[in-house]
Amino acid sequence: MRTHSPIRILTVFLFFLFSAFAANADSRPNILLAIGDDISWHHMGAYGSEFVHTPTFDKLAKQGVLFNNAYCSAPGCSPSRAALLTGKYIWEIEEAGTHAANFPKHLKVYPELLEAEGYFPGYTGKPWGPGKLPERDRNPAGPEFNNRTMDSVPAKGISNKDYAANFKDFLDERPKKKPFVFWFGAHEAHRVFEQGSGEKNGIDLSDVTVPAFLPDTELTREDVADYGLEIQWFDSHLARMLAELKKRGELSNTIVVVTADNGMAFPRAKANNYEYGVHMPLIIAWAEGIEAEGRRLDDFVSLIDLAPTFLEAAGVEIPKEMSGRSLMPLLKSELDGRVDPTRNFVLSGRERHTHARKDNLGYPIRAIHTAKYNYIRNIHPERSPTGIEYKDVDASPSHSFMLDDMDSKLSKLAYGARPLEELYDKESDPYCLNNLASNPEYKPILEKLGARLEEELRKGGDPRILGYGEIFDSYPRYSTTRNYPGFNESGRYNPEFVQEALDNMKSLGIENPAYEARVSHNKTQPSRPPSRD
Ligand SMILES: [Ca+2]
Repeated sequence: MRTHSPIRILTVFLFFLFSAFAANADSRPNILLAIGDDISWHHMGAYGSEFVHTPTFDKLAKQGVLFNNAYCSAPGCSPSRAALLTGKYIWEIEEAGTHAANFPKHLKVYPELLEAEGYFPGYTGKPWGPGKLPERDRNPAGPEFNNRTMDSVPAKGISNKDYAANFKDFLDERPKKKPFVFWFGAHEAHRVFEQGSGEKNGIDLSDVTVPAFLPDTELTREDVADYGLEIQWFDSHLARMLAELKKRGELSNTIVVVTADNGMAFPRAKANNYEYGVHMPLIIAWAEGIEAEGRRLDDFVSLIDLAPTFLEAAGVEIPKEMSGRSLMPLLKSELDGRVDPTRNFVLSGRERHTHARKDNLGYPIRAIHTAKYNYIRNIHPERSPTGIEYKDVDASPSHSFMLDDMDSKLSKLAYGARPLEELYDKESDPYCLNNLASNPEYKPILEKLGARLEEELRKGGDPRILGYGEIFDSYPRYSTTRNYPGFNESGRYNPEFVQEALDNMKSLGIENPAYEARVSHNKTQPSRPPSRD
């Protein structure tokens, strides 16, 4: 019979004591995602903006990693946010890939995956949306923390939600041993803006740079300054949140990510796949996890890479179906510039934005972005890119001004018909104004990028490429609809396109019983006729 020495017994005892301690003190990082609404990458100080003052972002950029080439999956709120939450491109997430529809339950989202592994989730401000959640009990971004409001805000268009105070409530409610995963969804810089509020609050109009796809006038300059003020508001709440974390001794083990869902709400920006529609700010800081700080990377990354990054940082298995790739190797690297040579392109797309066409049709686009080029495929070029009464463009002073001058080159670019293919050389044409697609010199590049795009979309099972693209036009819109011709009910699948999609799926041998179940359930639910506007 063996006997155990006192030393061995002590060692085993100490081992168990240590393990119990380690299990209690959860050292996994907290995750704070700060996501602005409708902000193009260039409008933060760290990217060179001269009129928007964002000291918090700029400081984070020095403490972390700044991504020069980050793109969202789609230039609209709901699809971009759904892609970020699922780690998948918009053509891989069914209804959630289109604006103001629903979010199928089978799609896994990172806040819920982390919650299952012991994280405490929550959000303030704007979560996933707009849209409806017939299959889910709560927003995919997590439980809501929106009780606190502010007595005054600098401009009428700015939300009175006290995001930073709500974050404090969230931290107070968190069980002590749990790491957190928080979504700070600022409503800024979504329209409407209070006209003149930027200048009134100290933005000098002579510092404002108007992007060259807009006419440079007093009015657009003022409009762009009003947008800048809203970005500054976003920055100021983030400053308060970081100070709170620091006070609690938790800042150094928190992954802080700053980005936005899509580009600025101006003509030819938001709801477009040009640079100012899909090129996003992205800053990741994490004092304990990133050793080589203050780096700027040129790797092409997508916001769909964030979900797998968070899972990897938390030691949680990344689901196989996620198309995004973890950014951890980039964060852990010590290099500047280009780290991973395979990260030399990203994709983006769009489907229906608002109700702006007969039968509630969308304007589907797929695009590939490389260091030099943006290649854009307009899948239905016979449709209007901005729709009836140009309603796919958010109402704004700049938009009204351009509509009054429809013969101008810029108005034609913003609202006019577009060809099947577009190609822009970003080096010589950063505002994407000169389409090279019909120039014979660029034919080889056009063909190469077009083939690459198609290959990637096929890999992702895009219905628009596989041959049942009308499924996107079948999805319901839960926000208001307009009195436009054809199918225009709100909250209802379009029966004609459902049938077309099902017939085409059948002939392709594709089955999707969950879609059929959602359509069938939807028939029992109330819908709304178009509102008067
Ligand atoms: Ca948005």
